[in-house]
Amino acid sequence: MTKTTDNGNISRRDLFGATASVATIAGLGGAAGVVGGATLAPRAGHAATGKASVGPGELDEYYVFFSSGQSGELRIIGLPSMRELMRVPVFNRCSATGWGLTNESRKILTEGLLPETREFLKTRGETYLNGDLHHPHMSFTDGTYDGRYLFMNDKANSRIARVRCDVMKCDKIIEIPNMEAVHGLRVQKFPRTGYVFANGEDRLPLPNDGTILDEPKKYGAMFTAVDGDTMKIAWQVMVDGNLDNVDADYQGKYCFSTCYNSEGGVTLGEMTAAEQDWVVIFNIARIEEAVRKGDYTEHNGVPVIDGRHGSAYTRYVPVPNSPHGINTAPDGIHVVANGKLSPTVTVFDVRRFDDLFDDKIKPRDTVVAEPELGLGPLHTAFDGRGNAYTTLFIDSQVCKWSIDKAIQKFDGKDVDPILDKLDVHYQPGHNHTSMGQTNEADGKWLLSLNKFSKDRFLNVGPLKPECDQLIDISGDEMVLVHDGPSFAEPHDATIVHASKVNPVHVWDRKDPMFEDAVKQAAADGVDLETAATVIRDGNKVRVYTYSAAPVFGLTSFNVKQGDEVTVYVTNRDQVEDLTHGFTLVNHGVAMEVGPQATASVTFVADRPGVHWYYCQWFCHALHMEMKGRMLVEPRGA
Ligand code: CUK
Ligand code: CUA
Repeated sequence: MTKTTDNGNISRRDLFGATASVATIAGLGGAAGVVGGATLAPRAGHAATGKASVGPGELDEYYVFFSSGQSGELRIIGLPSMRELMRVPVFNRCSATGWGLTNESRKILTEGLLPETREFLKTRGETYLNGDLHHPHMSFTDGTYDGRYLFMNDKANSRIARVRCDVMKCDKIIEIPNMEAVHGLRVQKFPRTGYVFANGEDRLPLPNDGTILDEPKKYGAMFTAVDGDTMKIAWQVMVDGNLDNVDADYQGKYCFSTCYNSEGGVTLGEMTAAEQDWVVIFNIARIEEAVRKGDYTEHNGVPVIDGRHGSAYTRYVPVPNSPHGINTAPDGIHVVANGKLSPTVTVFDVRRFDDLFDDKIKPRDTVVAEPELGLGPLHTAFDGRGNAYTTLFIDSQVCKWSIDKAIQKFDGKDVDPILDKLDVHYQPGHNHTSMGQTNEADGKWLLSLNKFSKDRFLNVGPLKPECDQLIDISGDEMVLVHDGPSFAEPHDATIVHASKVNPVHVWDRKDPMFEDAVKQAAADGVDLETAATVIRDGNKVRVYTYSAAPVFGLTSFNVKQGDEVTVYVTNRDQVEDLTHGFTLVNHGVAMEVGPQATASVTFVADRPGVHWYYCQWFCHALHMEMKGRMLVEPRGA
């Protein structure tokens, strides 16, 4: 196995050849690993890069906001060190922070659910316990990141979440109606976010109430625009084909999604039968106009616009074959759709979309290049210097190519757009460049998020980590500088320069995150910061305690068996990094309480006797002694 594929030597294999290649690569995992060890050395003719090393106490230049796929959380990594800095629970439950357990998090996890989902989950924990977080993207202003929010999808339970970048906590989760499986998610780049665009992947009947079942021809997929400020659904557009990934332009006029399964099939064979599928382009101004004029039908309180073939609101551009990723270049002009089952990517010129919607040109006239790059192109990233980097899933490579040369070749010139290829380990999905999804792409780093790690790390049993590889792209050749194992399963990441993000160190007592606790305390005539008291209200008991290292305000409290107990803990410490916790032993109750935060948890005190609670966040030399007792009088005592 050679390090790079000769540029002039891209084999032309069809889908079946490609399938064989997957098997070959899987089978050769061990052998490839021997060579893989050698790839850690610098490439010939390229100086060893020390740029990736970040010493102890030194800070990284970039944040990377990683998805975690079926783990359901958001992860924050420093780049280039690849050190994991934080995990932000979103669609999952978290033992450390109490996400999914505290009243504050349960409100966020339940209030945005649809009424029928609430009904369905009533006896099932009141919220979903899993999630599949694929695409985290930061809010934009004027074509670049503005450090306000991160938005992300849950493919498993059709939700969209927002994380506040000032505290790095999730503050809103909504369920999207009229569709299932929110997959692609990106945000409006200009003038600002604005809209969060979300693809409903699976085709369904509308309404999906059981009146239509096994009649796939009557199904449709739903494109959704959410208002990122209010987290309310602005509008939906029904389209043909399964919506996969989405991106937006730098002009604020269009967004566009890849669609596979133009066949409208329901089995693998049916879904991959056609040689071509399409990219569907959405005309935002026309859709907004339709909403104003009332050209829609309302479903679950959302204006649903018919954007199927022939509509004024959409255009369908045929592209080969089951395209997957779609990526707007930082030049603001070019958009790349990645062919997946075709060895090609398709390049559009967004300046031609006006004419397309005015029917002055045909859909394929918006295509300006279609270079053949290798097998299994999934996602493309950009360096801001006119180059693109496409992951080749089946070839296990990243391909660097020139957009300009690809256009020249499409125009009939005898040029090779491919500039370099680098083996990655193994089977890459997404890749990302530093600031590469903004108009400030700086062309320094490329991350390749590889689905398989096989022999790259010490064996940890049948379940292997993924392998996220850091590649230096500042020179002509790509240089691999780091392997980073990660747990299931990063699909996507956003690389944001550290200057764009400025989180606080200590909570603001006025933060809306604990406004319910503040309201309840006021109603009880209690000051959260100083209270160490128990308020009884029938069989509801509210326990107010502060924490100040190394003590809780209350070192014991009494309740009766069967009481519904709510414990409010307010962390009085104002010191950076001085987080306390509250864990009630043998009650499944645990939570984080950050400096100046209030957190609360509600449970039924159904176990008579003495139960200790303790601080679960190491906070002080006397952290072990930071504890107290809940004394539960038996029923009838
Ligand atoms: S998708 Cu996973 S590799 Cu959900 Cu962005 Cu392409
Ligand atoms: Cu407070 Cu540990």
